[in-house]
Amino acid sequence: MTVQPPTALTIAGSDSGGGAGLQADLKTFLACRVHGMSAITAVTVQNSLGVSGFHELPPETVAAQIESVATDIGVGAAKTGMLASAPIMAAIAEVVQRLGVRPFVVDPVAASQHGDPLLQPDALDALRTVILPLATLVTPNLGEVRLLTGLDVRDHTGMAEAARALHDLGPQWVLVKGGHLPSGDAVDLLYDGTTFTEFRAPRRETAHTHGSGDTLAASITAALASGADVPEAVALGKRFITGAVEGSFPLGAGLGPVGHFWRVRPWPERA
Ligand code: PXL
Repeated sequence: MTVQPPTALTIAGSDSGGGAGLQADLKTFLACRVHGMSAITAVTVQNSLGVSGFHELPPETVAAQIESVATDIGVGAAKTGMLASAPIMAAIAEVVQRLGVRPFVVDPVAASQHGDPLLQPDALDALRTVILPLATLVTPNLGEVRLLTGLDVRDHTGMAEAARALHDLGPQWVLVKGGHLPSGDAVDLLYDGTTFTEFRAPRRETAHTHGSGDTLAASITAALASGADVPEAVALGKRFITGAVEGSFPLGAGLGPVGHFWRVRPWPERA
């Protein structure tokens, strides 16, 4: 008997350093026992010290990748990462709507952890008006909240206000990630327009969190592809990213990645 795994698609940029972007997504899909597929939006040139440039793919090539896998293999759930430009977003929105690609998780990536831009300056409006209304779930960190809504979140009350403002832009669910708040646990807030649910995990102090946002969104997407509903998927994703941050490691001279394979294989003992 042949057993088919669930399938998930990442629509994202390539990170040559392998810690973030579509590489993080595909590793996470594997660790979460889902067959991963990719529609590449852009190729970044980067290492642990930062992003030195990127090259965008033509919008029609991005859309064609999505159409090719969706019409043959099928997409159990999809996520977006770096979308780079407004024309790429328009092409993605057209094919995602036409083919009914859902659940559709939007990680509204604007910059790398080093602060290097991953979005053309004029693409923010398209992210807000073209992509967010299609989202089953949007997963902004507090920097992305500020870019999308203008709100400067400093505490739990601010996170709830931001979740309401983001929900007004059209996504079904909003997960505001509070990881960048100064102290206490890492608390994320999920909102569906009616109910707030809090997800809490102990904060781990490490600089090596490159790709953490991508990895959370990818593990949520894998859970959705496997049949979980959104609150279940967020709980599973939160568990996965907590383990991956625990398993993060230094790499190169700068910021190391989270450990996508923490669940697949524990670290070997070091001498
Ligand atoms: O972590 C956000 C992100 C997403 N996608 C790509 C990236 C990064 C961060 O560096 O390089 C391609």
